[in-house]
Amino acid sequence: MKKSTRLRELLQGSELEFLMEAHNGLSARIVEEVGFKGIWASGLAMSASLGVRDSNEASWTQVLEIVEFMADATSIPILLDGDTGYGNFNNFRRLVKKLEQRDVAGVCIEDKIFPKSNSFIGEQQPLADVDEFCGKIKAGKDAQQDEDFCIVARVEAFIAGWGLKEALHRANAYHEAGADAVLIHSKLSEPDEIISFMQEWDDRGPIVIVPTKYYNTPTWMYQEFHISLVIWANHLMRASITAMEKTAKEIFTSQAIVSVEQQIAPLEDVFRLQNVAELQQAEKSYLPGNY
Ligand code: SPV
Ligand code: MG
Repeated sequence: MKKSTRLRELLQGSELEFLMEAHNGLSARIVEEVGFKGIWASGLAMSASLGVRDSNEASWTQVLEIVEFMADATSIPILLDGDTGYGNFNNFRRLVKKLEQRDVAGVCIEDKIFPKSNSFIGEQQPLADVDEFCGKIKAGKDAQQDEDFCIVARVEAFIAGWGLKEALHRANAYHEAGADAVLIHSKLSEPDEIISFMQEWDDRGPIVIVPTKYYNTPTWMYQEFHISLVIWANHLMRASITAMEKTAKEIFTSQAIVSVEQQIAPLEDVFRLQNVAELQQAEKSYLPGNY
């Protein structure tokens, strides 16, 4: 089955489903290996791993290159965090075309202004005009060649402090414009905004959430409120920071590597994740002297 069809099924099925963040080929492979059905190519995680801010400092073609490595390294669908679509409707429809060429299953765009800021930085971030954003969604839907490619529209009304009425108005408009799902984001430490939204939404279309800030909410509640998809948005990137800082400090302080050897992945794991075995097999077929 196509990756886009599988992402569509995750969004449209009756079960609660999950995407796990990845930010490069290696983390994407780990996500697949542990059993996740899909990947969130997080803008925050990809930019952090490049050492830049989540403010469109990495260009869209640089993002495309990362996501291409991720798609090559895995067989599960990827939903790209496409920020605001990197410009207007025209930039976005070109992005859709390029993502399809790279076998990326879908893209999520948010109703903010380019260059965007991360949702957890600052207050009252400016939002895109609703009609302009709807035009962007329509242009993306019209541009896709694969009928199952998914466009997720992200509502930032709660993030910007505009409240439930505006969140519902925007979600409805984006749904009507053809979005395959709506991502409703909140930065509260409790899921109150999400719950109030779901009570009014009335299952009009699939809903995606990112519970980074309301992390202590039990997962069964999301099923109860008819959420379709939960994105664990940045946890591999953050886990890697903790592991890298610890290891670097230990080696720096001890001027030796002996104490970290048992705490880090053996080289065999690296080779497995790179699929070195496949190359060794191919060499037997194609390299003179190895037939
Ligand atoms: C990301 O992972 O880049 C996201 C989610 O967009 S958030 O960081 O919560 O905005
Ligand atoms: Mg993002």
